[in-house]
Amino acid sequence: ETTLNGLELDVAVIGTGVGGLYALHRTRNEMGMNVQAFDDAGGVGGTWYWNRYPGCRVDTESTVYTYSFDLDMFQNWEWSERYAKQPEVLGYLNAVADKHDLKRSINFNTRINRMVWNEDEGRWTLTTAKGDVVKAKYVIEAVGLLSSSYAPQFPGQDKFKGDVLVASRWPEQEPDLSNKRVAVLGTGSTGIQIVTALADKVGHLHVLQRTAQWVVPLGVGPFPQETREKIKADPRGFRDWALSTGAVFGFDEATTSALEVSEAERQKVYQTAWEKGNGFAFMLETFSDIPVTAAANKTATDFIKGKIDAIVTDPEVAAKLTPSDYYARRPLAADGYYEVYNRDNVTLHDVKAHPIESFSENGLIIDGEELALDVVIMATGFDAMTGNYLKIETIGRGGTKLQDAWSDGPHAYAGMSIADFPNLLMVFGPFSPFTSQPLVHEWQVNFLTDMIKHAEEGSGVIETTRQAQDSWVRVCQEGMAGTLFEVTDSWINGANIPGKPRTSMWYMGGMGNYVTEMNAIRDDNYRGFEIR
Ligand code: NA7
Repeated sequence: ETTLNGLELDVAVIGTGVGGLYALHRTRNEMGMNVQAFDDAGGVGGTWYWNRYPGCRVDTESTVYTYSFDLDMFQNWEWSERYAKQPEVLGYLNAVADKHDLKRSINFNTRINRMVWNEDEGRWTLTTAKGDVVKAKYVIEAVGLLSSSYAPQFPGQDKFKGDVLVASRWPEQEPDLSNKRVAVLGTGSTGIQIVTALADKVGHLHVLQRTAQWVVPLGVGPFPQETREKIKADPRGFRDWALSTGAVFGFDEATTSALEVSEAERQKVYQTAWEKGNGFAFMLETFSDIPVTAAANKTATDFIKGKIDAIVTDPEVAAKLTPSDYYARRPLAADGYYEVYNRDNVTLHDVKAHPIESFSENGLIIDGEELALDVVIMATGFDAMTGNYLKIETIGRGGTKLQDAWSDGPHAYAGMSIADFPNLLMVFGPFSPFTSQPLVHEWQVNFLTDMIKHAEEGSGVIETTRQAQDSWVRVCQEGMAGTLFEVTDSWINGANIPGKPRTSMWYMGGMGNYVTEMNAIRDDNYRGFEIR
């Protein structure tokens, strides 16, 4: 094992998911800096390392789940499916790491617990969980938007004789669930993937739903040959086009209001989108105003409600599955989701009307009655966006603690840096654009590392002005105000975590505008970043 203690680095990269791997490649291989990366996990992949639960796959097209920096891999990587399964995504990220010889610069099973900025030295001091101390001039935090796992604890949990499995910390050794009585708690993206994957593989499946959500089909199938050829012919053009769209999902967002077409036309558009599948496409490629106005939103939910009523044979179950909220959470997609509830071995429980009280030895006590179970799966989500940053005790200029600076919610500039925390750079930090991830991570890493290059020509200190940060946050808050995302409880606004401040955390102007704005900032001598 390498000894870390005393290591002096140009750059420390925290996290080796999509963002961290590329940050390591760019700073070490392309810029020739002295870099080491750290990851709590036993391998690369970030969220794709941890999330191995049954049915786990991307629900964004694999096309935009690929780096573009390695043009050869971008053109020739043969995704087998339109929506790659977790092992294929993890295999891809390992292939990238191996091809670029990244693993020799990564310390796995290494958690960074604490970071302190030393003003005189112009260095960060990082302390690992084992107590090793490392110094670095720059820290790139690539700690993940949705990777700080959240699972509630219920009274009596330790008496339960069965197993409690957390989806986002799934055991490497696949548990045998056949013939078991299995409960899944949570019906977000994770829960619906597990439910559809397990329904015909377990003895009995109990779905414990607190809030019903709108679900459309995903449209699983082979990777489209047409897209493959498009990327092969012009990889840079494809990438630049994807980055010019609002949300970088590999399609152009609609510009037509749902309210300006006839009822027949609307039904046709929704039916086509339903048959094609993909939640993001259903929400954003059909009409322009579904997440913005209640009336437009209702046209989409009326359509999905019609599908629920047509698919689910028991009207009581159909009613339980029908949300009362807007269609304004992160849109969900899974094939055959509503069909699952017609199976004899699947039972839907409404744990809002009948709350879970505690565990017993044999299962869960729900509204005074015991539900006998062998396994409980927690698909209860993540402390999104800010969770992993706040797990590291981070002390910036003049003793400023990140935990205090963000006590009322995050503050950051351009999704990448924080006033009073010099040379601490984030990949997809708070107030990043509201988009799919990989190509945007890559774009931000390019921006950040270009800025490091620029700083290295001077004294090597990058700092965000409070004024730039405040005005960025204001623009983001204004962009979120009035959208239905703001008023609908979910991880998008922090409402999913008990006690978390409910705030805006996104740049809502779309990636195309973000790129334009950030390029202007760079050309204006990195406006808002003081490079001393
Ligand atoms: P989500 O989307 O936050 O969903 C979590 C689910 O767990 C949701 O149905 C919650 O119900 C439920 N939940 C959470 N805590 C509880 C408690 N205490 N009791 C009952 N039910 C609970 O997380 P996912 O992992 O599915 O997806 C997160 C993102 O990761 C996803 O959007 C992708 O982008 C990747 P609630 O709705 O809060 O009532």
